[in-house]
Amino acid sequence: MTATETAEDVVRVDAVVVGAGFAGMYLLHKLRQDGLSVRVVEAGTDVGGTWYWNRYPGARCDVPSMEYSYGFDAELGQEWEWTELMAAQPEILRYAQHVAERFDLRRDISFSTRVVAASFDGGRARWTVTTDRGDRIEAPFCIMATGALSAANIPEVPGLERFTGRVLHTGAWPKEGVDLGCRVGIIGTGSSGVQAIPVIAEQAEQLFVFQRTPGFTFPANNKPLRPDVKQAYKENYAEVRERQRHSSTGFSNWSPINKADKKAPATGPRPPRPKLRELDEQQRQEAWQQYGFGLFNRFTDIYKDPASNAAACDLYAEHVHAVVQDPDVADALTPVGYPVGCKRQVLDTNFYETFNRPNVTLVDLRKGAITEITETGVQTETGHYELDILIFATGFDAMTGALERIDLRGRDGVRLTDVWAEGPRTYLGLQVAGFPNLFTVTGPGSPSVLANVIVAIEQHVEWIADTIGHLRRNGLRTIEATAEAAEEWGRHVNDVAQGTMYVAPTCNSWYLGANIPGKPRMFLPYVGGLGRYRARCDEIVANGYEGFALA
Ligand code: NA7
Repeated sequence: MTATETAEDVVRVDAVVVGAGFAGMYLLHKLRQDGLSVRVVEAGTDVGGTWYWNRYPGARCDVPSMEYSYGFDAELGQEWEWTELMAAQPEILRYAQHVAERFDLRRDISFSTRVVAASFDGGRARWTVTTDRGDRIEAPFCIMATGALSAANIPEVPGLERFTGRVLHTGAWPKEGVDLGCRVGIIGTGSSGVQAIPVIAEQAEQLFVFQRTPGFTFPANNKPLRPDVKQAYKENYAEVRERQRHSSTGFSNWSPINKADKKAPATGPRPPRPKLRELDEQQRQEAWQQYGFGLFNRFTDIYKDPASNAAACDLYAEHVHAVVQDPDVADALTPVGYPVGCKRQVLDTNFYETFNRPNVTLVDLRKGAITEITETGVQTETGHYELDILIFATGFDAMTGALERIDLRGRDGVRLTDVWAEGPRTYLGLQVAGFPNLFTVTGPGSPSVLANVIVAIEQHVEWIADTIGHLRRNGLRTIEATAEAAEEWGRHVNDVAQGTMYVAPTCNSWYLGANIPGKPRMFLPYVGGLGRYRARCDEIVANGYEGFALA
């Protein structure tokens, strides 16, 4: 089936998809397979989403590449060759491009086009999507594959428009690359900053790192992918994918290399998990010597018990001081005042070592905040830093930003931004009450960002496609989450987060919306686990789409 263009230049299709990242690409393929006509609208010039936009130096996935890829097509899994344990951005982008070619996706994608509005006409049960080029696309189903970390956050700093140098954001890095052999400033030390800083330091004349909150970062230990590991994964492809699908985080948690060992049945009662809390100071030091950063996986009471957490933070601080030569810089880089495990885990390559370089200066914003940007650089309460390039590694308006930046209106013209004024409410992270036939992929309330996101995406896409199929087969026009079901799901999302470090009172993370001034503080993703979430979604279908109104 093909899209229909009418005299008024309205494109009519069965489904319109916003975004051609990993979610949008699979949606296009899946819905097409189901016989729907689809139009995808994408702001970039090509596919890839996150991996299209985040081209900053050092950008890399922190999930093993053999598990960070689509699982829906076994042949695709067999033919693609990853080169590193954790792939760098260019390789993941090439993979996305390969998928686009293999499944002939580009012909149904409008590139370089940004969706500015989408509204639902209740009478006709149709969505109309409007773009910045003035196009209008009409479809019964509208799917927002806009990404959880795609709305770049550039903080409002007075004077930014005066700066005569170049301003960049890590999440919108120029395709043609940037000559960084000059005086560079970077604001932010989250995942993006921590990955970029060591690589930029090797190129820059001088690098000034403006840090507001020091973070916890663990060595990535990235390396070339061993051919025998790759082969073992491919030979056991079906089993690896099946394990991923039903695991709590989207990882198979199983090395095919050690298949025999891992499958050995456990005999006798499980030994109790060791507790860091129960060790005295000397034993903790010995544990650190023995396990290094593995200690954070071994002693899981760290993530539940504040006393164990504090002990782990002390060991971490000692590590920072052992690596960073200048004790004042080490102090400034040491996280204090919030627990490990509250923010997104960061993995690095030579992050702390980079601060021993003579061309790298750490500017501790806790000792003096940024007051303004001048024509020539950054002014803080303690000094002025002359720069040629200023990089914002300041993250994203996570999970809600990309949706709220579109003028989204549901039944009776109600605006999404009004409905979410007190914080987002969704049912399963898939639908918003009052917005029939609108689906969100990796929306707030979904496990998405707390899981291997491609595995999470595939679950959402398949559920959405199956649901649309169900409606079409049964002559139903609309599906809409009930307000009660969304309310109940919101409570559940909040309940399961309690007792985790994610919601510790001292925690300020993008998971809580705390990185965006004025954003309601609410734990956004679902921490109950992907496997449990999948089972719940399936159960809801088995119960006749419990919590949804079908008409
Ligand atoms: P993050 O993790 O949100 O990190 C943003 C960093 O920018 C963080 O260090 C922030 O400090 C800092 N920041 C934000 N606003 C400011 C202002 N106004 N002044 C100074 N510093 C600021 O974003 P990333 O891009 O690194 O990573 C996002 C996710 O992408 C990551 O978690 C992975 O899932 C992939 P703060 O901690 O707020 O004090």
